[in-house]
Amino acid sequence: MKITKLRTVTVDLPLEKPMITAIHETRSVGCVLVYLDTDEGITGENYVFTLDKNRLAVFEHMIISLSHHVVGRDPHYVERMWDSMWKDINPIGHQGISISAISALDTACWDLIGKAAGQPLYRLFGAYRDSVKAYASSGLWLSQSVEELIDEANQFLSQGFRSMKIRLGKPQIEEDLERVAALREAVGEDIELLADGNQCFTPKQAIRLGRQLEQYNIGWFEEPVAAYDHVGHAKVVAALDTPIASGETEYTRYGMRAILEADAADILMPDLQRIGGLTEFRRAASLAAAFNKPVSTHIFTEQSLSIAGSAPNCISVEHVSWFSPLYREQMEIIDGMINLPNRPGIGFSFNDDMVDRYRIR
Ligand code: SMN
Ligand code: MG
Repeated sequence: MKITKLRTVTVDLPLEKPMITAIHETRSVGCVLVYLDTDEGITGENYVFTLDKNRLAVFEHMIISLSHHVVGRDPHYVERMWDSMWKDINPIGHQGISISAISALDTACWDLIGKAAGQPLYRLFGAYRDSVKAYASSGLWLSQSVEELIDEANQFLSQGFRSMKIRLGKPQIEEDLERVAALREAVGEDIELLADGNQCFTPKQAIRLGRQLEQYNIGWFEEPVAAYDHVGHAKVVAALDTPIASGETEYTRYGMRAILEADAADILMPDLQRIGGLTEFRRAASLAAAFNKPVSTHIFTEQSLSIAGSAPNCISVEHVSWFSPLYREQMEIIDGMINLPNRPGIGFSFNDDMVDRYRIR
């Protein structure tokens, strides 16, 4: 099989409500969709996204600039292509948009490998489980009132979730505590509550807040301090009983290694786009396993299910609904779990009508 052509399409997906955390604010997500056509009539698909559609052109052109590494090649040689793209981006750096572009192409190659074999990727990788815990994450934003938080939590429960994530970072720590207390009271003791600081605290603030959060049985405290501050993260890890999750902001296995060596997190949460695609995600999960650390996948729910189904140390996936309008197939949450799709490749394919509807012209 040979890849004959790379096609890209940019779309802007409106969000039902604005997404607001301590460091993010957006009303839509801009995506570059990647299609790899082949001489066997099958197409590999994937996307990468930005929170600001004005930056999409940079991502798109970076992807196109790497096309000679994949067009004309057999997608089964994905590890080799990853290596040649890695060498190519050396002068501009092994982080940021250059890695996102590798991710975009690498994961589309894996989609082709699965489709060619007629197998879901998690089975090709070596299956470990057929369903995975998903936590609801498209909500409980910093901008919502306590009433809105509770209302949304109830919606998540009625959608089938048994776990959800709230954002922290109000001007006063007391307000964060009141919001978590109200949420815990509303959902009861049996529901898992996770909390994301989005890097807004100093280590001392995070430790103070984290100690008080313990009474509300938080499943993890995510990115309590600046992502680059591994020493600060490690202080929080050492001071609290609550597990610290981090890693969404790091690039490649080398970013994961830095966190692991610094003991800067209890749970790693690689992000498919920033880690470098499914090839590098599998390496990152194995590396975490060598440190006896679990992983939980960050955003990219549809594409990350193949990791969740195959990596023994994957404990959950973050469920975001933003990208589901792009797909023909939909994820189903039953009793807090997602059943891994038994469809070839990634298992989700772009809905042409919807792509057309949100296409940036
Ligand atoms: C997050 C990251 C990127 C975009 C939106 C939200 C957040 C999460 O840190 O982990 O969900
Ligand atoms: Mg986060």
